[in-house]
Amino acid sequence: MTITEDRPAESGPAGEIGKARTRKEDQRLITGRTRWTDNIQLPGMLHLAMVRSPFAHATITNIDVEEARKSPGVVGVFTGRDVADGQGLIANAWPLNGEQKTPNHLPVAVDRVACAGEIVAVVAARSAAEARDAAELVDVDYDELPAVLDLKQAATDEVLAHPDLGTNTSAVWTLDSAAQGSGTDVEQEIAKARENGIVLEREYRQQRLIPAFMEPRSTVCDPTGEQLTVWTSTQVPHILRFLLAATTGMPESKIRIIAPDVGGGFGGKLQTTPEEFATIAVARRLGKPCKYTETRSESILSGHHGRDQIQKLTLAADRDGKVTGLKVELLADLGAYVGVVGGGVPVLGAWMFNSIYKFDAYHFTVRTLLTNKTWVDAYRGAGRPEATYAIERLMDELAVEVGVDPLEIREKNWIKHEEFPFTTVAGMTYDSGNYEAATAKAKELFGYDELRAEQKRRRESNDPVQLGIGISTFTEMCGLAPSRILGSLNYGAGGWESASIRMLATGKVEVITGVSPHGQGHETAWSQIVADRLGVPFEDVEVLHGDTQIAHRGMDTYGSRSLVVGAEAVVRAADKVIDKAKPIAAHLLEASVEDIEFTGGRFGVKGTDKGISMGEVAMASWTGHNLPDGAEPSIDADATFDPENFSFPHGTHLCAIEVDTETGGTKMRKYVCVDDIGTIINPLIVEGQVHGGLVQGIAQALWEGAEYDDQGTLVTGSFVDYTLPTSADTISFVTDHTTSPATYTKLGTKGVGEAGAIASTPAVVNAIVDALRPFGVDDVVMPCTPERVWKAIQAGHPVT
Ligand code: MCN
Repeated sequence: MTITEDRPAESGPAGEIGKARTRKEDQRLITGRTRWTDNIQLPGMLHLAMVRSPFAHATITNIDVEEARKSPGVVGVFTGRDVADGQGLIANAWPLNGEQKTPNHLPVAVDRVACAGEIVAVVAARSAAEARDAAELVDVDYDELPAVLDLKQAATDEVLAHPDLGTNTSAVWTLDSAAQGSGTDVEQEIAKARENGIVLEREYRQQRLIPAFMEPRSTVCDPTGEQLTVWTSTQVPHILRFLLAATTGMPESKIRIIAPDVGGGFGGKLQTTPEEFATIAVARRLGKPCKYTETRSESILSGHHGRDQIQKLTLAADRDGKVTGLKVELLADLGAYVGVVGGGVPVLGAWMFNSIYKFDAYHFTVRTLLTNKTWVDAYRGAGRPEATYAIERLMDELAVEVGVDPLEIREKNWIKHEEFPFTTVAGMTYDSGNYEAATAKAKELFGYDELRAEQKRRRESNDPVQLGIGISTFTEMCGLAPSRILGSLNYGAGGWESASIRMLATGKVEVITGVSPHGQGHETAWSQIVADRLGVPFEDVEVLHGDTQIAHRGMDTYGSRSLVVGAEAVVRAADKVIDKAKPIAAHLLEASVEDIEFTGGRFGVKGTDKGISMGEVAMASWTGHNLPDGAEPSIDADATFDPENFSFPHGTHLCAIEVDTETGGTKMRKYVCVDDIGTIINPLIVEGQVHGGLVQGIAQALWEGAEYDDQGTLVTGSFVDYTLPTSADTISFVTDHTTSPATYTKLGTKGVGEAGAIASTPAVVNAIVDALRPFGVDDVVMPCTPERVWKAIQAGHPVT
């Protein structure tokens, strides 16, 4: 991997920025020396098991818990009614608008269940095995109700997921470029194109996906002290504390949430879960510590799912392939309940369907619908992979219509390097980017022309193995903040991030961050940043996170925000440390503050070799023996950062796939991605992030998909049926970067945590469809299994 700089990062003396350090947290993470939530043992702790509904929609007519109560080791069995007082309501943080219909979501159902897997009773026992055995003895009588399982059916309201709401539509949300003044009227552009141009009308399906993290979700609640302490495998300890306080009436000061090391989340732990609330309710009720750890099957069934949209698209263009307008009509499945991000997920895509392209008219509508399936919320990329998929598929279709290379059609439509900053038709201002540079580099690394030549040869010789080339030139809006914009979207929380730096007497540094890593390597990257800024050794920096008692303020980790928002807060705190240390250094050096310069981790007197290290100033401030008049004996500092804009990474991904037209089998030949994420802090971490994201995006294209039967039972309920890829299923990726730093932060970084997952899905499907063009195929429904590919070849069109 090489990095092309067109503006060097603001890097400090230690040269830590851009260093490929191995992750300091890995030692404990991969040698079993860490403490996951499930490892926590407290004196007298009870274990919980959940009794879950097998029905998608049913009235609970009776729950008989007597046999379960008599079972060995059982301390209590609780129905929804038993814990009704203390269980709170699972809160929704992002009501799309005042009209949004949000069904009450109780952690333990009381009268009715709205999806299979919903909790109907909780068993507490001395051991997990005893709790599970007893759970089998809970006898629940249900009266089945009609279930709505299909999105289009849900839109008709013929069958209601929640009869009391009177409709399945939770909310309708619209972005109209003409109405908001960022563009013209889309209907007019479509009408013009129908007269004298090109109109493409397509419908794409974003299948339902299931986030699969390594560590299943687990919660321990200790209600015995002055405070309620909750250890939980979550991405959002601060949001959980707030929502728990808001829904139970407990003051935040009495709630301590600890996210110990968390084994992955991918958006799946960006949630306040029924399991967390139920564990807390039962622990409070019994006055004893309780632990619940889900099984993998429970995780698949009842952790929230992702994607699940039907996208209806109308694209208008002139005869040369210059796009003039885009109309997007989405149906988005929320499942049975509305989660923390919930209806906000498709809305995140609203600004991304126009992607890197400039055109005049844009209209986006999403209708979020309730169904009797597991609830849907954020999954890596949340809203942006869906949008990127649609526009990148459409760009390929447009290229075919115009009869030019798909790269050419993109180049014709994208925002040029010299046009940045650029305000898009959706109303976002992209601060920097260079699509030409990323694409040129990707093309070269890919061997684009050679592969096109090979494709031609195979086509001409009717080779049973055809070659397809897939392109995805993408951007995304990440770094979730700015609070002001999130507020205008009704998002319940802000988007700022906080940091504290404590300069310890020995010269060591403690960094407290409000973000909550769950596999991203923040301890390493944040240490690099602080070492660089303060000129202290990397090894001397300790990063603390994920405990609301230590990191009081925070907005947690999701939306590739941690570096862009969280680490910028760290940088600002570090700069305050330097500002506070300077007068003390001047005093100790008997010089005026104006003569002090801070370089290489030392405060020096200009024009002399007199100097003092940051560590020495830290010691002096700790003793307080010899400080300037009025100086406080501390150089610690806090900072909160709320950026003025989102972060807009971009990139060009190219993929070559061989398709066996006799079997429908697909084989990836080559995958090249050139991402532009501004300044890179740690290339090794970035490489890992890109690889992980790529595999998730490729998996959506080729393998993964949640399927329900017509009773509402999840039939892909295990990893035998839900085909999560392993490293053996993928190839070695070629990754590289260009650098267009963000213009509104000191580090110039852009997020990377979701890039691979956003960009790769359309690259893969575009490659498969490209291979099948000679067979009249213009789409393959995801996941593109051999069966679907083969059927599409036979039919000459997509087959679901
Ligand atoms: N980084 C960097 N230079 C950049 C950009 C990022 O060195 N220019 C580094 C950062 O320092 C950080 C990592 O890359 O260590 C990811 O940074 P960022 O893009 O800020 O993303 P977040 O840390 O906010 O992580 C969230 C993102 C999301 S939204 C999902 S989903 C996801 C992901 O990260 N889930 C993950 N990556 C994951 N990785 C693991 N192992 N597990 C998950 O659950």
